[in-house]
Amino acid sequence: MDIASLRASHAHHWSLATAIRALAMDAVQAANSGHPGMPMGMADVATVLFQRHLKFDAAAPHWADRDRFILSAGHGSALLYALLHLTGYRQMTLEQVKNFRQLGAITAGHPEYGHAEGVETTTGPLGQGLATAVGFAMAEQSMQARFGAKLVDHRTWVISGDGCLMEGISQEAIGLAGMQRLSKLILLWDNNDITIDGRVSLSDRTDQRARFAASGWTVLHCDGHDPDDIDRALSAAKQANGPVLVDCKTIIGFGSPKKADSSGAHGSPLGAEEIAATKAIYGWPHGPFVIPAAIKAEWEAIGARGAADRAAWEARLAAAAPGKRAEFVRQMSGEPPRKLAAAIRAFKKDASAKAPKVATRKASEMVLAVVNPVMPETIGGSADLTGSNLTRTADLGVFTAENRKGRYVYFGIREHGMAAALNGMWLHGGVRPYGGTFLCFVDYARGAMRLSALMGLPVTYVMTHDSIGLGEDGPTHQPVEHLAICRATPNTHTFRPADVVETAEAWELALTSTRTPSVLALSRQNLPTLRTSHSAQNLTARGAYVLAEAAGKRQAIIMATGSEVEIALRARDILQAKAIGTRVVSMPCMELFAAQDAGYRRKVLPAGAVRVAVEAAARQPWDRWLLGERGRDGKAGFVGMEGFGASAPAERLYAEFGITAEAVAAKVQALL
Ligand SMILES: Cc1ncc(C[n+]2csc(CCOP(=O)(O)OP(=O)(O)O)c2C)c(N)n1
Repeated sequence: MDIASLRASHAHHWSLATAIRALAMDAVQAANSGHPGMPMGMADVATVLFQRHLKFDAAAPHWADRDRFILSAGHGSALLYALLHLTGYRQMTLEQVKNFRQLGAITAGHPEYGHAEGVETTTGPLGQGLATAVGFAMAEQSMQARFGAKLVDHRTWVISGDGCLMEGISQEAIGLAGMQRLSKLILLWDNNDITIDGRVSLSDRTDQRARFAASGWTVLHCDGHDPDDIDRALSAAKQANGPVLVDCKTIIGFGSPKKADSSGAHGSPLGAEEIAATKAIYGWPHGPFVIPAAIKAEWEAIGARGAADRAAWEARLAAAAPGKRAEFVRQMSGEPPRKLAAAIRAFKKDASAKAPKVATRKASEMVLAVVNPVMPETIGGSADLTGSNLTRTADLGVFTAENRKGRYVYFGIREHGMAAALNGMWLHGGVRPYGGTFLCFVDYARGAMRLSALMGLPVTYVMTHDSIGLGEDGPTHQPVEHLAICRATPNTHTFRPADVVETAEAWELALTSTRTPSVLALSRQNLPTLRTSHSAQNLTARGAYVLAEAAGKRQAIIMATGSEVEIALRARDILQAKAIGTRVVSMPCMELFAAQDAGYRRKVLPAGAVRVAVEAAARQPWDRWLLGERGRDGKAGFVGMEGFGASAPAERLYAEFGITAEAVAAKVQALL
């Protein structure tokens, strides 16, 4: 539909949608950077969505039963900010929109979770929003199964561009959503045929509709500028069985005489002249950031449309049985149950007494077997490595279209999609998610793992097969640099527990974390229990601690994590037999150790002694502890991996790469 006929036939809609377009153009122009084309193209779809379909109340951005709106095409952030401002979200003042992309403003370049109410998730890396939305929709279904449709019954709406659909992660998300028949997930595709380099045909010939249909989605389409047609499609989408793609045919930079339907509208300001020309075509005579009061009032009425629904929901929550209500509120808040601490403590005590020799992946399974029964909000899963990651415990049941009470997800071979879904589950609320794969495949999950950290989401990554110790699968599967990658990521706790007790402590920290994701790096190979005397205190919480003190004068400190702590202890035996006093420090979490006060760090790593670190991985993260913190280059050494691993039994590989007690002892002696 062209602009003249739209203005003539839908004057009211036109004025609402044009307010979005004008704000987006003005904000990008003021910032002298940003993306005006997408908001201009999707303003009509967004207007119809907010006006007639989205369940929300601008006065209550945290209302648990609101529909979630996710702008996967995060570069179109001005669209979201304009909508939040117009509908009356308290924080999104006109001042904030004017300060688009400026330091300290809540209107960041791409929408950032936690900056502004109404931003449900951080988007910008294309495809993430769509994949995260799958987690939102899964969490909604899980919560509905557990608490009933009177308390939980809402949809997840997503806007994606061509870019989101070209990203590999989209296939994982689409496959997972189709398999799970997530009926309340509706994806609005901004099908404008333009990306940064030009026409989509430069780089893609995919039949997107056929692709979605092939994965079990219902596929609808509409003229993305015709409000009646959009309304028809969105109404139909709400009736569908399974997830829905609405192919919205749009024009990027709609109305801009020089830039519409071209990549020129995508990612730079239109310029004052072009804005003036566009506003003339729009019939919008107002200056920058001017929204006529009558139009603002109409938008605010849209923002208040859900108030009655929200009040009715609050009444239903208030009328729920007290126990159910308290549990709903607790789970939505993310607070762990009181029983958790006692369950972990009892587990540790028993493990220290029985001292099993098990792989830490097995220890993790044992911990989950006591955690999952006391934490009904956990949802676990694996990217097709359930029997290797040991992430499924007996009581969970399987989350499927037929059994939404199930708490175990077969994510399929979709590491990236899984990680994004974990983010979405936590963001939705009511779920404490964890997911597993091999540590090496951090690479595949990483885009979403980075967003867990950036957003501050305490999801747990169960990453097993954490070194050459996995053996025969060889170097393609043996992580070397992955611990360094995780440790280099801000706001991420990388745990590499040495035994069953440290594994329980790491899980306790992961499950009580409020804003930091955890990576549990777990062994395939069996490891002895080293912590055989019970301590109620969580020693892993300090990041590193003295596991074995030097006998006699302390001449050396050996630091290690995970499977190499056992090697460190054997090296100590060798050295002590030669009267070389040797301390062993277990360092299951470098980030937590770094966060301890200097006094504690000095106690664990005093000056003077030779320091050797041993870890079957890259040296890089160790330099702080070897050379810094009172260490010295001439008195520090590392035993670990310098290149990739190889295919062979694990013991053979440890010998081959020189990661042995003898090598550690020799390194210490050479440095003395
Ligand atoms: C993972 C990722 N790769 C690249 C980019 C850079 N980028 C931002 S928008 C864009 C093009 C997106 O095209 P489309 O989704 O069609 O958006 P439109 O041009 O319609 O606004 C690219 C490549 C990004 N944000 N994320």
